Amino acid sequence: MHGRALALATGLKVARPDLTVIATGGDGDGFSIGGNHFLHTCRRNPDMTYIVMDNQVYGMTKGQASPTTGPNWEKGKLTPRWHRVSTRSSPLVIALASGANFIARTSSSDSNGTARVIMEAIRHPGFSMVQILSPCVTFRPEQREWKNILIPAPMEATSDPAQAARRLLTDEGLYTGILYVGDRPAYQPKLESSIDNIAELDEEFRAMSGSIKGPTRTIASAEELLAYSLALETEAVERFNDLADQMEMHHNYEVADLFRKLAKIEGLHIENVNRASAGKQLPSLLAWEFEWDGGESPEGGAMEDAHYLMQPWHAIELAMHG
Ligand SMILES: Cc1ncc(C[n+]2csc(CCOP(=O)(O)OP(=O)(O)O)c2C)c(N)n1
Ligand SMILES: [Mg+2]
Repeated sequence: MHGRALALATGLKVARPDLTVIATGGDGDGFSIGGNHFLHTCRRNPDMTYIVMDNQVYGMTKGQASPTTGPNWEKGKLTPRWHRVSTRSSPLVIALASGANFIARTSSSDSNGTARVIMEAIRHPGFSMVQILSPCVTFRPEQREWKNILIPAPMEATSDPAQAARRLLTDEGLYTGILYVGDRPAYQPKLESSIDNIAELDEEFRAMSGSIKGPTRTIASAEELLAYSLALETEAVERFNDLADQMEMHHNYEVADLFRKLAKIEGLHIENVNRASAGKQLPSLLAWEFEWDGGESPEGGAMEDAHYLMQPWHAIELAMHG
């Protein structure tokens, strides 16, 4: 939906920091319909890239003036005469003023240069803004001239916002290249903090308790119950260690450590069961006797829910399901 790409992209990046997030759009879409989100995404500085294909017109809806349409444009057949304003807004100045840390302008007539700038933008930590001047040959045929009048930025990217502001305010929107690069830290809330609210999660899983599985046999004695518990916890330790091994193999050490910790906790449960079994003779439970509705014990952990890019949050969710 027009104007909402940045809000969606920010949510995606916050929830899945492992992803490379790129949002794209048009000038009417990004600077008018989504102007509000544009300001605040520059301010928040999430680590993602925003590419706006700017043709200075609402093209798809057949030629209304957009925020970047220049003054005195005569051909806007759907734009009432009184609507013509004497200045255009400068999205890159707005980006700078709002805190964007990587600001570039390129032209669709220079595809190699544009590709290079997009690559730099993606590599930049934090929000990167790439405006691509993209002629609309249908409603703004005069833009064919752009390729003759664009000026490659005559100097290196600056990290001085005052110099960048002067440059952006005086270049008539015609300098191309990487124009400003700052080093404000990217916005990335710690996902672990959401694990603090275990009570809420617990409630959620209690609500699911109707679907909790049980052993397929009737358990007849305390000894048999303890034998079942022992098998259950032993399997859980093995499963979490397997998951930790897998994560290590994929260099996801944060989640590997978490699975290792969960294995340790399950180990404490084994100690509990052993304490409760002191002085009792537990029946030996053969592997094929350890049976559950649906095949797997509830603490087996859903191996198929694991993913090598999973976040600690996903790992906790997987464990809570068990
Ligand atoms: C929220 C929302 N409002 C209005 C529209 C209708 N709409 C579809 S295309 C368009 C023009 C967008 O212009 P721009 O972003 O400059 O892209 P261009 O067509 O010029 O490439 C509009 C207003 C929409 N899709 N979504
Ligand atoms: Mg447009």
